[in-house]
Amino acid sequence: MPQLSRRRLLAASVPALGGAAAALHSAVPHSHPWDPEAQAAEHSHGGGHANGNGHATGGHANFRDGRTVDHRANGFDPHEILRDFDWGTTRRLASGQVVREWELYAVDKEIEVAPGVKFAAWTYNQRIPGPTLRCREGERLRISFVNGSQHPHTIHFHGIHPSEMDGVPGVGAGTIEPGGRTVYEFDALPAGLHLYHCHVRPLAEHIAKGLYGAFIVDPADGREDAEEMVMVMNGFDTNFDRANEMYAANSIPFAYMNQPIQVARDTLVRIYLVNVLEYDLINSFHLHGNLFHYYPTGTSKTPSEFTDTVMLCQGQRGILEWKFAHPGPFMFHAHQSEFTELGWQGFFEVT
Ligand SMILES: [Cu+2]
Repeated sequence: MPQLSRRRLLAASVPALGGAAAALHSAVPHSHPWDPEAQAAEHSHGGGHANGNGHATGGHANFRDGRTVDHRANGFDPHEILRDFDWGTTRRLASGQVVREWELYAVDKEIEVAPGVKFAAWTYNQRIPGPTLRCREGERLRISFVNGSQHPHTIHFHGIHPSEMDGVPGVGAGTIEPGGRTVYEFDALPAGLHLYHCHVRPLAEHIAKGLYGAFIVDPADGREDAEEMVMVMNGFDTNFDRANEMYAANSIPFAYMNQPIQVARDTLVRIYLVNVLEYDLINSFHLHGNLFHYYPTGTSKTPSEFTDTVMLCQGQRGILEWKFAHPGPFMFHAHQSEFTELGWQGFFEVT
């Protein structure tokens, strides 16, 4: 079988291959679970996508035969990750400061990233992205890290902290070997949207394998009530050619196409958007039929922009806020059409 890159697949519009599952670590290209031609055709017919029950009304099932991945076997579901904020456990010191604690562990885990396509991932707490850690400005944070993976890892947090808590090799606890453990401890600063990821070399591999997550520090005086969601934009290089075969928010391509995100009209929607995509220089988020206020890194309560498209490099993140003025299905996707066609697209179903 010839080596096929995803770019050549797209360019040549190769018919969908057989249904055989890709072998782990195989150098042979896996079958692409979606059909580029069907995607192209779908773009032209517009309506009838999001009917709210996850089934195709006009060919919107982007996976052949309407198949989806086995979320239960994966142990996580992008629809749950969307609204799953991990507040850890807290106790109060005599000084009055709150100590907030989490336990994170790295573990190697095979996940199904597209129907029939298995990927030998490295995970925090058996999910990709890892838990969305959420706290309040000024709290003391304590993250116990156990490395249950066969490979050395760290947790490097974005934000303000002492150098020995930076989670990079050679500084502080440095690289945590398999079976090793450490505790990262620092104050929650500044308020905003941050992220964490492994920082062991080769860095691209340690990130691309799945070791990352969102890290939210709420302002001391909070934020306005909203329908809150987290989207970590990522992708997977399933044939190890340092280019992604699939793209998504919260890991599973087309998850929010197959099952649109339910939201209410005239309700404030707040998206915590993080880009961790490896191997591609930029990523983006585009919303249909609406514009949103954009707060880069979430560090100011004054938006920098009122727009419908933002571009982020790896590590960039921001908070999006808007209210849907109209009911119905509204698309969101990367505005790199290639990423869109390879999975990074979804629908809000507004009622
Ligand atoms: Cu690592």
